[in-house]
Amino acid sequence: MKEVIEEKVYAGRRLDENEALFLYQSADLGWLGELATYVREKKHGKNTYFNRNFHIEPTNICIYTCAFCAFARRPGEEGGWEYTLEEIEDICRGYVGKPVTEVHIVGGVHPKRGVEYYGEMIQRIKRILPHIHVKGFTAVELKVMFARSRMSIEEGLAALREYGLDSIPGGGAEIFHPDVRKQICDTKASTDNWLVIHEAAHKLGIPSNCTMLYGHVENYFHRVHHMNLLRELQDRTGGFNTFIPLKFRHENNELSHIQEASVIEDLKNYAVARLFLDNIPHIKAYWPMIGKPTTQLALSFGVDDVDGTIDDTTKIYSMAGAEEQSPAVTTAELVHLITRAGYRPIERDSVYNILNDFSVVAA
Ligand code: V47
Ligand code: SF4
Repeated sequence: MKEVIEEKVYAGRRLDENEALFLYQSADLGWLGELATYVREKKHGKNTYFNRNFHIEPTNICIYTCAFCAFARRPGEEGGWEYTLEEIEDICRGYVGKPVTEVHIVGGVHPKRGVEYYGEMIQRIKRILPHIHVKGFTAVELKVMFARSRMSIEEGLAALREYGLDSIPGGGAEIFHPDVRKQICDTKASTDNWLVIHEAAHKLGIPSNCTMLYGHVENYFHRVHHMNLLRELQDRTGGFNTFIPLKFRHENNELSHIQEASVIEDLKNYAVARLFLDNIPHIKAYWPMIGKPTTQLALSFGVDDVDGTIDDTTKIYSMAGAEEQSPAVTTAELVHLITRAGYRPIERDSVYNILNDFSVVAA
């Protein structure tokens, strides 16, 4: 099996599900890193991308109760927040004149807010920051938003695009296999819902990202099944920019008894993703989740993107025990982190156009 896989990777041929399973179960880490680096460098050389972005989490009030989530509160429960549109405008005013290019909007699934509300939010954001790229709303949020506004998926997406939505983040995918989904997020958007929404977005020309929440109750078979569904969708549309493995963090949620994955497991997961997802251009290590040292290591295991410079407005991970409790980093720090790992820091926009090559500055 090892020889066959090696031959396929160097010939640029696709690995099948059994081979991916073998990589998870039996491959040693050094070899995985070598193969993943070969693919990563073939696609991107030493380029390592980041962008300058900030997060808005409009609310943590959520109609669902996913077992892994430390962020959400039920309507009326203590600890819930919901920003007004004016408060969101105030957040945006804080970025006027700063070189941010993207806002990532993600939050709980609010019981009352529909397309018109979020559409107005996008319009107000763009009035204050006219050039900002709005990456907003997971498929889970979108499904409920469209139902509330009595719109089909296509109508809802077209309306949001009209309001100014530019792309869709990858959240809400978790693990697609029904045996796992039943245990960790039984009631929210199904696998089918998630895939159909992303496919419809791609067909309307709205790009998106995709994720996989790993290191909880799933096994390697479930991860391969998950990535295979993403790869099949990508074959049909080509609309995914980036795959982001999200490491399960175990504080303050119903799955706190589960030990978190080791760094070895994180690196292995990045490498297998790089090798299996041959049609998704980028693999992102979300640094606030795994911390800066693991992010540096991940660059030698298939990762070519480290997300952005983010102020400490994101709570989804800090509430679940992420490495970075106040995940803000300056551009200079990110450039340093990438350069010290032996790679070339490149600032990108949200769809991977190159904005600045910092290797020239850093050299
Ligand atoms: O779907 C929630 C995850 C996701 C926990 O598209 C947790 O660029 C680990 O998808 N431990 C939402 N993960 C955020 C998301 C994302 C993040 C960064 C970049 C992009 C992008 C998308 O956060 C959820 C869920 O999978 N999550 N709780 C937890 N305890
Ligand atoms: Fe709600 Fe999302 Fe948390 Fe699930 S993961 S409870 S949908 S905020």
